[in-house]
Amino acid sequence: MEPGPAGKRTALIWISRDKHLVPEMQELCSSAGYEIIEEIGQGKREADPRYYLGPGKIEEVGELDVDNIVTVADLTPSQLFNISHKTSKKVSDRTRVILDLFQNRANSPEARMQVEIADLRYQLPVLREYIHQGKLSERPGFMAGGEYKIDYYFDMIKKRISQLKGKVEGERKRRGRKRALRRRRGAHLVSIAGYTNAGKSTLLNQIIETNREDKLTDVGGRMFTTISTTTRKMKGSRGCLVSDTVGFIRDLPPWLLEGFMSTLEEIFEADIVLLVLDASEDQELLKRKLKDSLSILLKGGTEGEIIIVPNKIDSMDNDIDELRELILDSVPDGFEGRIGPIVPISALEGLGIQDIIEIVNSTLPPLVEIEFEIPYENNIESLIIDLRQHVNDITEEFRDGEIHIKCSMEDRWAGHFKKKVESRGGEARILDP
Ligand SMILES: Nc1nc2c(ncn2[C@@H]2O[C@H](COP(=O)(O)OP(=O)(O)OP(=O)(O)O)[C@@H](O)[C@H]2O)c(=O)[nH]1
Ligand SMILES: [Mg+2]
Repeated sequence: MEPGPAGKRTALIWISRDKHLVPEMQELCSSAGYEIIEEIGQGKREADPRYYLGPGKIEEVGELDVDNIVTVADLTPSQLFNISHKTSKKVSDRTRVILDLFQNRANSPEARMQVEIADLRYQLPVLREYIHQGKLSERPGFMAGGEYKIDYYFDMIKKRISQLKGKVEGERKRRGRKRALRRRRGAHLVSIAGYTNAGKSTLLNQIIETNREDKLTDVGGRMFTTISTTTRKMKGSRGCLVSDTVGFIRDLPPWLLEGFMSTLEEIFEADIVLLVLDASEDQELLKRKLKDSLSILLKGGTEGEIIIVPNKIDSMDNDIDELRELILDSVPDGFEGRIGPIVPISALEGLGIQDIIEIVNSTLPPLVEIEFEIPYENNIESLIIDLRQHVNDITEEFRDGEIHIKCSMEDRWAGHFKKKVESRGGEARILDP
C-alpha cells in the first residue's frame, strides 16, 4: 500500500497555459496517493503572481471540502505560502508530488538519501518564505526565539544536506568500482532505460535468469515504481549483466535531476542500452518521449549502442511497419549512426523477447577456440579459476602432471590468458575458426 499524503482528498487546479500538463499530473497524483475529487481550471494565459489562479477563484477553491490543493505546474515559494495561508489547506505543486512519490518508493539506502536531499533542497526556500511572511504578519509565537534559532535551523539543514551528499558520493563511487570490477571479469553491461511506466521492469523480469528464490523486480501500473538500480544476469547470453533504472520524466527540476542522474550512470556507461518506449501511447507523445530520451542519453555521454525497444505492441493502434517508420522519422540528426536495430516487443506477453536476447548476443565479440596445457604446480589454481570465469564452453582433463583445457573465449581474453599460461611454462594454441 502507498502511504501517500495524510488526507487524500484533493483539488487539482490549473490555468489554460498549463492545461497540457493535466493528464500527466493526474497520473502522478494517483501514483503518489492523492485522490482527485475536484478539478478546477481557469482561462488565464499568465499565472497570478500571488495565487497562481486569480484571487477570487482561489477563494472558491478554499471553500471546497478537500485536504489538498495540487497545482499542475510548479509554484514559487511565495505562491505556496499565499495559497495555503488563504485557503488553510495543504498545497502541493508538481515537484512536491514527485517528491512524495519518490519518498514512497525509496527502498534502498541510497535512494532514501537522495530523496532526503531533494526534499530538503525543496523545503529550504519554502521555509525561508514562510518565516519571512510569518515575521511580516508578526504572528505571536511564530518561530519564538528569533533570528538566532532560525539561522541555527537553516545551518542544520545545510549541514545535513552536505553530510548526505558525501554519503551518496561514496555510494556512487562504490557502484562505479563494482561496475569496473564486473567489466574486468569479462561482463558485458546492458541497461534498460526509458520513461517511467514504459515497461522496463516487466522487460527485465523477462530477460533475466531466475531461480525460485529470486524476487522479481516490482512492476506497477503507476509512475516511478522503480527508483533504484537493480542488476541481474541476463538469460541465454554469455556474461551479460542487465540493469533496470529509474524512469525518465519530462521537466524534472535540475536539482532533482542531478541527484538521480548518478543512478543513471548505469545507462551512460553500459555497453548496450535498451531504450524502452510505450508504443500504446499517442503518436505525438511517443515521438516526443523518444527525442527527449535520446537527448538525455546524449547529455549523459552514453557510449554503448542504443537499441530502441517499442513495448506494449499488444495494445497499440499502429501496425509494426508504421511504428518503425514513426520511430525512424523521430530520430534526430546526428543520432542515426548510434542506433542499432528497432525491436518491437510485448514484455507482458513475452513477444519479441528472444529477438532482444539474440540481438544483444550479436553485438558481443566473437569467440575463438583455444587449447591450454598448463603444468600443475603451486599457485596455479588462481589462474585456472580466473580463466574459468572468462570461458564459454570448457573441458578440463588432468594428464601427465598437466592440466589440458579446451575452451572458447573472446579474442581479447584468449590473448590475455595465452600470455599468462606461457609465462608459467605452459602452452597455448588458438585454433583456426
Ligand atoms: N499491455 C501491456 N502492458 C505492459 C507491457 N509491459 C508492461 N506493461 C504494463 O505497464 C505498466 C508499467 O510497467 P513497469 O514494468 O512497472 O514499467 P517501468 O518502466 O518499470 O516503470 P517505472 O519503474 O515506474 O519507471 C504495468 O502495469 C505493466 O503491467 C506490455 O507489453 N503490454
Ligand atoms: Mg520499474
